[in-house]
Amino acid sequence: GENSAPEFVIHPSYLTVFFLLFSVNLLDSRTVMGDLGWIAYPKNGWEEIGEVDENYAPIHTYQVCKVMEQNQNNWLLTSWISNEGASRIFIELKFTLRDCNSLPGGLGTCKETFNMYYFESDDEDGRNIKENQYIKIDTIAADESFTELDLGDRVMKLNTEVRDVGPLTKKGFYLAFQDVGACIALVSVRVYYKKCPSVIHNLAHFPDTITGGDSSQLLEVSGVCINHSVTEEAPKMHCSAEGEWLVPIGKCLCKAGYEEKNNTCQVCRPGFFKASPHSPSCSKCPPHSYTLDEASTSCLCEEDYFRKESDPPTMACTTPSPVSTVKKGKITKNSISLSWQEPDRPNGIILEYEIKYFEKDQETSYTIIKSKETTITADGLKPGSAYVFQIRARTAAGYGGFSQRFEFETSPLSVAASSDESQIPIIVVSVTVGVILLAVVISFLLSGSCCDHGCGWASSLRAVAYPSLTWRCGYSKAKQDPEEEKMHFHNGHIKLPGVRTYVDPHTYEDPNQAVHEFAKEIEASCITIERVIGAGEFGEVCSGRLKLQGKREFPVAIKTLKVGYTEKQRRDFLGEASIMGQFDHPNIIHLEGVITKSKPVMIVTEYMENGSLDTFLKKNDGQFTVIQLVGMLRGIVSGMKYLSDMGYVHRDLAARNILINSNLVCKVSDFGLSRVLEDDPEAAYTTRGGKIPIRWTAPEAIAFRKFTSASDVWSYGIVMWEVMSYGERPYWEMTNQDVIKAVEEGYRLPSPMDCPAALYQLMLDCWQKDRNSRPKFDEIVSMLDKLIRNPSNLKTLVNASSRASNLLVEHSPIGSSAYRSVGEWLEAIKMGRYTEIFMENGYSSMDAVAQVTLE
Ligand code: ACK
Repeated sequence: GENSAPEFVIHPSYLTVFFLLFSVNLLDSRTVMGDLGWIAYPKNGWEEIGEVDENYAPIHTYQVCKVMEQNQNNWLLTSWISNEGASRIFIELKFTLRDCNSLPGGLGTCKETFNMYYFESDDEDGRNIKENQYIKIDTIAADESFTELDLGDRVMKLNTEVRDVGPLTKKGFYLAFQDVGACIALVSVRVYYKKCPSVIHNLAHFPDTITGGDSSQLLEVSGVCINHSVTEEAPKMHCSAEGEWLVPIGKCLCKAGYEEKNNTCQVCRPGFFKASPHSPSCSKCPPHSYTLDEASTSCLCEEDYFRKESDPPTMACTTPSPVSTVKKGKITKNSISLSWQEPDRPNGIILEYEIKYFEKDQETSYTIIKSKETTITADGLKPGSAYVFQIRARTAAGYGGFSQRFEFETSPLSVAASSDESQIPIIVVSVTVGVILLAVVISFLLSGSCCDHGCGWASSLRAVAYPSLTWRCGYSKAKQDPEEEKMHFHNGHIKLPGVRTYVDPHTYEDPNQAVHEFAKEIEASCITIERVIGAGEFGEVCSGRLKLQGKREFPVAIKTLKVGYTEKQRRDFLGEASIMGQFDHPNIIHLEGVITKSKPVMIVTEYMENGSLDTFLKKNDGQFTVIQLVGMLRGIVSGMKYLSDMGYVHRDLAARNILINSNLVCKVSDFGLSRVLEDDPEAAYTTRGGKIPIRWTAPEAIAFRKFTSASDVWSYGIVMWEVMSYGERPYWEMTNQDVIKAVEEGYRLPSPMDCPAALYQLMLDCWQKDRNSRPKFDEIVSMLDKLIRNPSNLKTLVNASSRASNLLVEHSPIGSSAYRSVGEWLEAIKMGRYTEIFMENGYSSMDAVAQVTLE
């Protein structure tokens, strides 16, 4: 506090912990501005010298000098002094005293001491008590008295004496100074108590503690563990009468997820963890594990990596050991049987094996079989052909690595076709049975009745969307080993059913059928609408709650279709649900269901507390760590990878179409049918009549409507830019036409402020003119994962001086140096109208322009 006077004391004892001692003033006569209110008795004894210092502040000096007179008894009584709860107080006196020897003729009566007394009282009423009720503290003598000579030299020999009194039992006290015939000037009186100052030791907080009343007393004080720490052994210290902390016992430790730094517990940053209070500090996640959260107590294994439950969190995550021994079994002209041994160290229970095989040198067209057994038979193979097999195991943690390649050959045709006449009848019978079976299956499908495993959308979807595939691949449960599942791929795309692929609801003649194929009908009574949270293209967007039978009520977002809609509007509105309902991924907004049987028609989705990402970022400008931003981008790209794997092209990927929940998980949303053409306020009509969100769209999609996953990657680059610049508008206020031209001419958005160079490079890669050169979504996922795992790679920021903010950056082979003047350059990027402003502000050469900073 204002009155506190810290002092430095170095104590020799090893038990002493702290050097900073505090005393708190109860009275300091030097700092009292007005009247001290002290009383002198008798009136002609002590007198106040009405002096002021250089600041005209009064110096409360009392003097008495009745050395020539007999029987002096002069009292000076202070006003009441509160002890503020202290039970031992200290009194520091500064005074000068005249040497009696230097007084001519006064030797008989002259004294060289005075007495100090106190009287305890709870209030100010005790002032009129008698002198003999005061208790003597001490007789005060001068260490140095002054003489006539000193007076002549104007040397004042100031004495300082300190006495202490205690234990005190009342709320306050009076002091009294008794003169019995000395020549004294009492220059100042300071009354104070001592305390052990509040301190943090061994991560425990010890409060300000007033010392005990007894001069040798130690007060035992309990400490409180500071934020994010836990008690190891109850922390205690001892406060001495001198205000020193002594004898510490016990301590606190930073809890798991926090480490000790400068007497505080600091959170472990993303990428680091601390498993127990006893670990000394946060450690980097062990190999093949990561954490995106602060205060992690363990790290999660990367995809396909695993740690046993019994393993400590400091252990690296490992993959299941790959399958190493594969033996061939029966081989015919069309099939190869294989068996293998379970890996030695599977790192958990093996849930299934995945067997990938393809005809030698035809790797782009491969088949995957899943099996719970350690044997399979690959059939439907070409006779006399070599096939390559690879096997991997899956545990709860995901897949391990593929085994090495094993090559086996089917029997040649000549062997299988060796004409054994006796087999002909069998072949004839088989063919006949086959034809009959085929006929049965055809009629079964045409009749439209349900399949044996229910009326789920997947079975009928196959027949509707992929009728030819259904036949060609002959995927038949009856023939298949119940433990096996088979999928065929071509150029990375799933070729056969059994895997969900996006189906355009337009392929349905009846849009109502599509919506009920992919979305659950919810009863209106299960929904409680609470608030309107926004306006959608078709009507209000509300928040509310959904209570399904047997489930807990949970928050949802509800899109409504306004009354008076046309049939087309209803179809388009529900189209979004038909699309959304086909997706199931943590980074895609989840459809709960639709309400179509009552009005208003509604689409019910999961509720995302933080709303749309662009608004959220603008609201929280500069508030996130780079790792948090990269975490958001990782979520978005993971959702986009899923969509592109499903064969769905979004066409309107932009931060405004990403929703973010309270855990900062980002989810891709907005899956309109004709959405890009209709409902995005950013979408503008192109010369070809389409409506396109120009700033987010790849040039080939603007120019000739070539919308692909590669054009979605371009948009993803723009979203990266939006995220890293906290919701800045891409290309700022440039017109759409200027944006199209600038991008066509090779200009790209400059790096956002403080953007890691690796991320900006990734944006530039997404904005490659040649769409085949842009990274694929799965590559972006891996790149971001790598950055998250090694956050040090995010430390290099795009050099501030090379960051020409608010200016587009030339990424075509012609560098900006190709322009002879600033005017020429501005003209080239369709910003010629700003030439004058550039000149006025001293940016008259291209070199000067290259130095432009945000400021
Ligand atoms: O930025 P916002 O608050 O987030 O405003 C828009 C508004 O509705 C119109 O689209 C919000 N919104 C849309 N879907 C959801 C959802 N699933 N959860 C929360 N808010 C949503 C969006």
